[in-house]
Formats: sequence, structure tokens, C-alpha cells
Amino acid sequence: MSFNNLTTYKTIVISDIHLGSSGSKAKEVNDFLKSNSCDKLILNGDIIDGWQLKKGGVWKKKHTGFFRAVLKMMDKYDTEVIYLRGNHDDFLDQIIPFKIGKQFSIRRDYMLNSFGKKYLVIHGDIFDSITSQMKWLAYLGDIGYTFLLWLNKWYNQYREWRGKPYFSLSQTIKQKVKLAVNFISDFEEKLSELALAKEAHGIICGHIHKPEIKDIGNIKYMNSGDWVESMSALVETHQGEWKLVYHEPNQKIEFELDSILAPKVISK
Ligand SMILES: [Mn+2]
Repeated sequence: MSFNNLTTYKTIVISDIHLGSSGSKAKEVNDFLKSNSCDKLILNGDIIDGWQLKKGGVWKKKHTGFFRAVLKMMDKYDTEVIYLRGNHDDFLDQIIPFKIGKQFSIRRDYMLNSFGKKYLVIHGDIFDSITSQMKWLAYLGDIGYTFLLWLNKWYNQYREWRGKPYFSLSQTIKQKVKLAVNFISDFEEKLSELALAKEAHGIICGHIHKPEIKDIGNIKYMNSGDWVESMSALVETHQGEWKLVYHEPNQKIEFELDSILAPKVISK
């Protein structure tokens, strides 16, 4: 049903899907992949949530469905797939670098060359251990974030019942806590410095679940966001233009699943 509006890109970057955790929007990301094609697909870390799986997270059919959708893209459009490890899928460290033919590789980082520009692609957790602020977010990221999402879901079901619009609790908390704001700007600056040190024109990362495209000094800072809340992807058109796209859930499916799923993100 989504094949008639297939969109093609040169590059698609997605990150932070957290497959294996209850907050993962696996069905939505699968729908997104099925309605897009690209020459290069970069899975920029935290695709599989190994931490949650270790703690009793459940691997579902739709989680396997994600890899099926990726394989289909490789098959159908000859898409090259680059899977970069994140902190939640750091179990991959043991097999890195890994390569199957020319079409699939697992790596720590990647230098993307496109239209004469160099972009350093990396998940972004590399500075986590340096400051205590980052430790705080790493902690929030694992236990606190799961709790916030759980709370967010029930709070919004209550709001929906009361006829009130969707309210993103975790986004609001993240945006209001000053520590988090400091953390985000620290993160963005540190990663831009890293790109500069590697003589790249831009940085492409994920990790903090905050989709963004902006200039920091001479560096183009681009964050693909996540598939827990934002449902965002970073795409490069065949003309070399970078943009963020947000997945619009299918209204009909939405309605059918309404009773078991939390209301969808309408914010941003
Ligand atoms: Mn991460």
C-alpha cells in the first residue's frame, strides 16, 4: 500500500531504534524503510538494544522484520548498508570490523564522501565517560528514559481520555532540565570538534535522541534523532541536500491499533 509513493534518496541515516526494548517504534521504522529507497543506508548505532535484552527485553517479530526490510532494500535497490555500533549495541565491538561483500559492513565509524564533502559518521557516545553530566544522561538513557516513556504513555492515555492533546513528557523534561540543555550543547560542540580534528566538513551522529541540522562554526552538525519518540531520519537527496524527515504514521493502521498503543507523537 505504501509502494506507490516510494521516495528515493542518495543516503538515509537512521539511529537509536532500540530494537528489543518496549519503547522501540519498530513497526513505524519498518514502514518508513518500505516506503523509501536509497543508494546508501547508514544504521548509526543503538539499532539493537543489547542492554534491554540482557535485562529481559523481548525480541519480537517486528524487530526481526526490521532486518528483513533492510535485506529487501539491499536486494531490490542494491543499497549499501553500513551499520555503526552504538553504546547499546556495543556487543558488536567483538566482531568489528565486519564485512560481507561490498554491500554490508559493521564498523565503529565511517567517513562519508559526498558531493566533494567529507562527513564523519559516528554514533556519538565516545565522550560519555568524560564528564559526570554525560554519566547522568547515560543513566537516564537506560533506566530513567524507559521509565519516562512508560509514564508518558500512561499520562497521554489519560489525557486522550480527557480529550486533551498529546503531551511529550520526556521531551519536555529533557528540554526543561538545565543539565540536559548543557549536556546537549556540550555534546554537539564536542562532536563538531571531533569532525574538525578529522578534517571533515560535517558530523553525522545520533545518541542523544534529538534530531538536528545546524552549523557549528564551519562544521555541519547533523543528528538523525531516534525511533523511540521522534521517528526521524536524516536523508541526503540526489542533489546533495541534507534534511530531516519525520515519519507520518499511517492513519488507518493507527486507528486499528489505537486501543493498544499510546497516542503518537504530534509534537515538533
Ligand atoms: Mn546511544
